[in-house]
Amino acid sequence: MSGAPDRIEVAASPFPYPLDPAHTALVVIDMQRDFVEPGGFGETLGNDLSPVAAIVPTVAALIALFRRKQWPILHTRESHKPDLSDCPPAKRLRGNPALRIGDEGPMGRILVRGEPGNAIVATCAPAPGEIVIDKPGKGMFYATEVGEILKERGITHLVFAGVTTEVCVQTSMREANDRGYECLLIEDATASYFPRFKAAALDMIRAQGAIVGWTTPLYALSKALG
Ligand code: TIU
Repeated sequence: MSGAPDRIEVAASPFPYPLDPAHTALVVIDMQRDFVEPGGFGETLGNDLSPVAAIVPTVAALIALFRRKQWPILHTRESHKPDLSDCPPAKRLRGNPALRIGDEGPMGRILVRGEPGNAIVATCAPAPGEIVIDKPGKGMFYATEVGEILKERGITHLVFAGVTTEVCVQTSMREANDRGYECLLIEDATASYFPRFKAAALDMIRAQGAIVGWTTPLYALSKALG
C-alpha cells in the first residue's frame, strides 16, 4: 500500500494497515487479575466482569502469534508502589468503590505491585524475555520507560490488545499515536465492562481517516501474517 516492499498489508478499518514486520511490537495492556477476576479493582468499581473475562483466550492466541513470529511483546500492568507514593489522592479517593486502591481485598491489596491480584492472568502471562512495564496511570508512556524501550528497539508499529478499551487501551494508543507510532487495535482482543463504550472507542479510533489508528479482528491479522 505504501509502496515499501517489506510492508505486509493487513485488512483493517478504515483502510488496510501497512504492517512493518521488522519494526512491530505487540502491546498487551493490563490483562491482570485485578481487572478480570472477582475481588479485584474492576469489580470494586461495581463492574460486570464478563465482557472482559471473555477475551482472555483471544488475547492468549494473539500473544502466541507474536511468539511464533519472534516479534517483541510488551505487557503492561496498572499498579502502584506499596506506599502508594505514585497514586495521586485524586485517583484513590474519587467515587465510592467497595475497596479503594491499596485496601486489602481477597487477592491482596487492590492495584498494588506484587500482590496476587496485580498479576497478569496465567494464560496471558509474560514469557522470559518479554517486556513487562508497571504503570501508575492509564496511559503506558506516563511515568514509565516505554518510550525509551521502544526507541532503543527501533519499533515504529504497535499492535494493541487488552483492557479496558476506552480507558487504558485507548489512552495508551492515543499517547502512542501522538508520538508517531502506527497503531493497530485487535477488536476481539480488547474489551470494556461496557460493550457500548468499546464500540464507541473503536469508532472514535478509526474515524476521520484513522485519526488515532486502525482496528481489525485477530483472524485478519493472522491471515495476513500467514
Ligand atoms: N486498565 C484499565 O483500563 N484501567 C481501568 O481502570 N479501567 C477501567 O475501565 N476502570
